[in-house]
Amino acid sequence: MEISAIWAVGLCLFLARHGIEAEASYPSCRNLQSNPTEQPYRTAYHFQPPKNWMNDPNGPMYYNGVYHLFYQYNPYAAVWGNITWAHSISYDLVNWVHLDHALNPTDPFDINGCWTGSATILPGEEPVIIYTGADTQNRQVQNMAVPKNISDPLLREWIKSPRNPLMSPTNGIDANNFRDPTTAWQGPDKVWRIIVGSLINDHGTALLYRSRDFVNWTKSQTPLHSSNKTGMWECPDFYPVSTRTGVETSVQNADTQHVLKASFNGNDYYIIGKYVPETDTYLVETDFLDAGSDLRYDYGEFYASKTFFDAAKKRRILWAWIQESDSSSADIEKGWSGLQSIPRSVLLDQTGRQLVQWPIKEIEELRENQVTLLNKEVRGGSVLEVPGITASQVDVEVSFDFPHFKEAEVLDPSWVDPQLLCTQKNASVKGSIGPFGLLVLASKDLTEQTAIFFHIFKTHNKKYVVLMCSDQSRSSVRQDVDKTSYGAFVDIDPLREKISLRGLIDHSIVESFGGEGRSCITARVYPELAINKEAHLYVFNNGTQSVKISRLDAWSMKKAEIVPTNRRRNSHFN
Ligand code: DQQ
Repeated sequence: MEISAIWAVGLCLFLARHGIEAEASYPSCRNLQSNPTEQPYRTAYHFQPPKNWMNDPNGPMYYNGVYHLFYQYNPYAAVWGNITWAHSISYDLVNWVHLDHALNPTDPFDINGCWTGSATILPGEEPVIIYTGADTQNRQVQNMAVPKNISDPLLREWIKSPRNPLMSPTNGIDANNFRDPTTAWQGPDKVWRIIVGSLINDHGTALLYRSRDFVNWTKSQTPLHSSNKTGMWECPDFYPVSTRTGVETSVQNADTQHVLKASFNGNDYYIIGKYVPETDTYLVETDFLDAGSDLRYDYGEFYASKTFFDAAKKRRILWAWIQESDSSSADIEKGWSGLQSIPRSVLLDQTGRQLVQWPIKEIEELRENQVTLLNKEVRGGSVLEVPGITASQVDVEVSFDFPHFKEAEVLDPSWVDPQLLCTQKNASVKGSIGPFGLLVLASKDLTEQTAIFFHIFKTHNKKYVVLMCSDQSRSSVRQDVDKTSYGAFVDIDPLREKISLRGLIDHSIVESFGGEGRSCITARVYPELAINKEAHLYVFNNGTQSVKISRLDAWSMKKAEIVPTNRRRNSHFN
């Protein structure tokens, strides 16, 4: 880029950072923002607004036949600032219509931003939002809003409570670390509870509040949970899970366990335990960052997530913000930043030790032109193209087994960090059983490729360990993008079960689900050669031992309809 162009991007960035609509103040900013619809990194079936900055999903809910997604949004620029609650609705969680913003930062209790919050559907079917406001003094406070007209099927307008703020940072709560209230749940005593993320004495904390009327809230003396191993907990979530169906947030019985999720260190970590509503205690055997445990929803880019219970389909659905991994100036240039993950349904794994996540069924409606490969051996050192698909926009499911399962490499007991292991033993480092898997968003000559792969090791006490990696080291010929690789162990015994991988590939995002959703890794990639029709999909094996594709199905994905209200193309939203 020439110096003057760099200067112009800098100016646009400055204007945007200060909440000034860059296009209006400096016409060249418009030229720097190329038409988003022509850009290779815009996605086809992931949720994103037409332009500007988006971060956390807020208050997702199903109400009266309609799915609502609110999200943190900057109406003026492709960088964080001026945070409002944007609002979109859907009938299938795939096709969306953007509505007017639900909450704007206009009142003393949220003038510096309407930050993250959650929705609760009260008995009698009234949805209520509780969200964090940054007030006139930039203190974080908790506010309430309700629909202006409950008979409007789309709940287009929201009014803020005259009683706001409902919760303020008093009695030793740090006003800079008091945010992101959860969906409320009701105990057997009919009292409502929510938690709010905080940092108390340097410990990540879930402050517990109780209320009978949803307006007057009292802080409990003891938090629901805290940890001396983490910093501030952003966007906590607390909900029941079972192995069979999703569970409504207030339900708690012998079959259920409770998940506590907190966002810190750039990741969404969770723990599983038993909640006792009578005493509001949460009992866990393994806590956040305990030695040997590292439960995360996703081991790549996946942050500030939120779940909701979908009463129509009895499932719990998880959304998360997937941020860009290129620079702010590149975001300004393309005019947008941030995606939402494909919504995932969440269940407790049969082992009870972890969660399993799977893309919602509805996304399969976008599949077309299926390509199938059956029982194909992939010898060590070979690469096989999956032909006949639109590889920049694809859903692929593959399961592998082994013609002859011979000795795996020994796992050194010091190799405890899967991300480091994936970085050191990347896709180009030959192994014994693996690396094998998929090369996605790959150029014909493989100069560009993102490798999603497995590598199997054996421990000294003869247990197999399956490592799953997302290797971005060759994802782009561009030098200015982050190419961090990610890794996770997958709780699979390769002698008893096939090793499966699903990939949702959408231009600049790759969501990977290993072992039927036991470990997930999301990556943002910015290829320069492997774009649109120039993208290819391959199966590869860089181990010495053969692997067999037991079955592979790949589908080109149609574009989802994600449009402003006045640009409806078909009957989805009539
Ligand atoms: N994003 C919001 C906060 C939250 C953070 C502000 C997490 O409420 O803690 O946009 O990404």
